[in-house]
Amino acid sequence: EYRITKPQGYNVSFHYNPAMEKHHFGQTHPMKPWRLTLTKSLVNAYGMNYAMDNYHPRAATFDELTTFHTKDYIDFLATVAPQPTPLDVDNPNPDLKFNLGGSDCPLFEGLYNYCSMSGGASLDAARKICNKQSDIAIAWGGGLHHAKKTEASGFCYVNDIVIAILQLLRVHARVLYIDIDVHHGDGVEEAFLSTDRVMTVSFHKYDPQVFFPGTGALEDNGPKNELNPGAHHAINVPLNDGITDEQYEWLFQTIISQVVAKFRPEAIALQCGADSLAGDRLGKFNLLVEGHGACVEYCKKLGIPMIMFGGGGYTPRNVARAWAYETAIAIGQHKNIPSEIPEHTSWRDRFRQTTLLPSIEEILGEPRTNKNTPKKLQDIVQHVSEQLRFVEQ
Ligand code: TV7
Ligand code: CA
Ligand code: ZN
Repeated sequence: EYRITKPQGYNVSFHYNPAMEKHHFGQTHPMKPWRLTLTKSLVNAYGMNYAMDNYHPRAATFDELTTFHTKDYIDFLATVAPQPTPLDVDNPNPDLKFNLGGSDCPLFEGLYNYCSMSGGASLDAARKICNKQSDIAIAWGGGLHHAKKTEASGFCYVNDIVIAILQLLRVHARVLYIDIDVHHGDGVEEAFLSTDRVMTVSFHKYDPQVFFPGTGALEDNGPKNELNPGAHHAINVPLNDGITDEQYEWLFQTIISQVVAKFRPEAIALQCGADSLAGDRLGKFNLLVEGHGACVEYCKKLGIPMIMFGGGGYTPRNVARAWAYETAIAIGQHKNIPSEIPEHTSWRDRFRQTTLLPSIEEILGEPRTNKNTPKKLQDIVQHVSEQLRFVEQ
């Protein structure tokens, strides 16, 4: 049996509510809460639980949820009756409010509990960062970056990230938000548009007429009015299909190093959406678990207190691999654990794959065509550098 011992003087906490997995968005819906259980079982199979502080956080209260969301919206979320998902996926129920009840954001049994548990875990993580009990706090059940102040969007009902960042801002002067989900982190960007205490950076596939949510162009850098303190504090990195580890890591490190030098964050909120991996059911990139994890490792090495959130990820076995590997990065053990998945999990029988770090052929068969030219990536870096010149030291 594997057992990893606690590192000295460095605390990683894991905030996980096992009741989240019992919730179902519907038979064919891509969001599968059981991927969280799969992640936890892989983390435990490697004995990583012994190297962290493990918390079963309580659900967030109404008052905690309304630090960001409106009372009207949360009231409705708490009282609305579950309804079966409409048969016609592109024809949401017109009677319902707040963008609820369509196929993306269905009303399922226990919805309010699911949302308040996700929010509760992320808020618990933020509190452990604020009181310095944790250097890194992990909340894989969070990362629901599309939820708006008074509206559900893109599988997200409660924006646990915004709620957690508001908590971080009680103690920390500046918080850097980084989002490596394949979708644009629009809800978090929008929530902090008018402050210079939060800088948001999202890497995402951008194809406005085709790919959700359609926002996040390179030129979108926050309010255009220079008198607004939030001007220049939104960074967007729009990408095309098939981006590789090498390109993504180069962009990530080049951009984040400049952002950190300029913005000097006191805390980092990192959304680790795993739909940017190769072989994702919704995503279009070619990232391997190693490339995705390299972004997490880069952030850890900055030595700034950090929350790691989950997010998207629609091929559950690869989501669990990425988040287990990134848990290993947080505890500094990723180079020590074997890629061969430990014997005693049901993993082998379920997936007939045995490695934590599969090759692209194992994940995909045929990799996607890479439509990101070196020139395009250079232009992105150029634009971001120019934007950062407007940010005051
Ligand atoms: C953070 N893409 C969330 C990402 C949210 C993406 C969308 C679906 C989808 C929904 C389903 C379903 C689906 C195969 C995929 C304009 C539409 C087109 C619904 C079919 N299959 C995150 C949200 C995105 C629901 N939405 O960033 C039930 O794909 O593109 C859209 C909107 C209208 C609704 N239709 C899609 O990763 C957690 N939805 C099957 C069943
Ligand atoms: Ca993103
Ligand atoms: Zn996503």
